[in-house]
Amino acid sequence: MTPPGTTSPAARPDETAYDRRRLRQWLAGDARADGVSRRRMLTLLAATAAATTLPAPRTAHAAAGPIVKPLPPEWFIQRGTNAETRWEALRGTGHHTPNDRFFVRNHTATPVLDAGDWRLRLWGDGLRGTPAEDRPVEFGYDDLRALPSVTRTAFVECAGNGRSHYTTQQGETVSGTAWTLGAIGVARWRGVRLADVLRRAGLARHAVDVQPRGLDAEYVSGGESLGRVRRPLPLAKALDDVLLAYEMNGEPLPYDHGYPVRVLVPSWVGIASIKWVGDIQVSAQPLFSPWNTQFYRLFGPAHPPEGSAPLTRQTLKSAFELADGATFAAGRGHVLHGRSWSGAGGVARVDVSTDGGTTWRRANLHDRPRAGTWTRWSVPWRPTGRGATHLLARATDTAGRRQPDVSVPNTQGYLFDAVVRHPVTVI
Ligand SMILES: Nc1nc2c(c(=O)[nH]1)N[C@H]1C(S)=C(S)[C@@H](COP(=O)(O)O)O[C@H]1N2
Ligand SMILES: [Mo]
Repeated sequence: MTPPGTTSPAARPDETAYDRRRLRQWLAGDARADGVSRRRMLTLLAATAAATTLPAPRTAHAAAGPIVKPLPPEWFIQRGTNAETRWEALRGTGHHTPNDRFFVRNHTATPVLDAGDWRLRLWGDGLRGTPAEDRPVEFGYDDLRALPSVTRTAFVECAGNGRSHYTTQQGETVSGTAWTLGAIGVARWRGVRLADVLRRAGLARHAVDVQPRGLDAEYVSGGESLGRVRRPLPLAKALDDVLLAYEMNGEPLPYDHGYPVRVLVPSWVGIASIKWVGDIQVSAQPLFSPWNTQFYRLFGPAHPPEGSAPLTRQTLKSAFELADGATFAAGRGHVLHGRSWSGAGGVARVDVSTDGGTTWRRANLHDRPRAGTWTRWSVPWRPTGRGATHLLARATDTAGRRQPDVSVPNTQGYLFDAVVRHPVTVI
């Protein structure tokens, strides 16, 4: 997998090329391995358990407002059906984002579901016996809770996080929610491995893609229903580190974050982590949905006419735990805090400038660099001259990526990775 933001346009396959490549992989019998080494694939495929068919389903489905939890203005900026976390609200919160401050990205509205009625249905020609959509292999909430559980810390970050900076820093026009940097949160997720559930459902040798789908309402765009939110995942990623999560920071998943069960795809763009998952199609052929064709690819002059390959890993970013326009007393000692993260590895180095980018010094790191989550950092600062200035932070990750000064634009404003100029005033 080539890290986004560092790929030359020529190296980026367009949609047709991607589709052709997936079909070639499929015909060659290794379509499952997209982005994962063959050796890793063989390890992942080593164990295959017997199919378990469970009793019949019922699904509760009650609509609520776009977001159920309270959105106090000191913690959130409301953006349509979504809520962005304010970075100043993360000051002092520790490594994990508290559930009540975690950003929410809803295509429509949070459905209030009942775990007792909920069923996960697995179906498709990538399962042995080829269960149809109306005769799927099923798991109830208690069935999942009875399986071995795993816990891991991981961020969920919207592909469009930082989007507004394409406009405010680079003068580009982009479509989509005008997030600043608060469309990210880190939680401790507990659940079962998707791999365990797929194997119990009778994963067939020729399966290549899985497609989880949410139980929230159909998404209407430009007067046309695109159906319920769903996005294909290559089997290799599905078998690697993907969870079906039922707990977030030690509590049952909150309604807004996918109760009773969501998919959690570490390091990938947030859209992969389908909330309120109701069914998973397991396919012997590559799958497509609007969320890996018209959305969540890169379009624009720097990209192929059909768009880039579907987005996978997140890019690299940094943010200060400060409000825009925060004020600092001149001649006094302050400590600036922030966090940096990457979809390609841990963040191992952060440089900070307090003079608008003229001079830089290394920040002190407060977390061990770890893939899939952020590294907290700080720098002492004693400002002298009064007036407006910018604070800048530049991260370098363990994969050797470093935040650039300018992000290559794309029409939908995904994967902003440039150093953000944070305005402050010294008084
Ligand atoms: N079913 C469903 N899953 C979804 C979405 C959605 O609207 N419906 N939004 C996706 C997007 S775009 C993001 S960024 C994350 C946001 O997760 P959060 O709301 O828990 O922060 O959920 C993803 N999963
Ligand atoms: Mo997103």
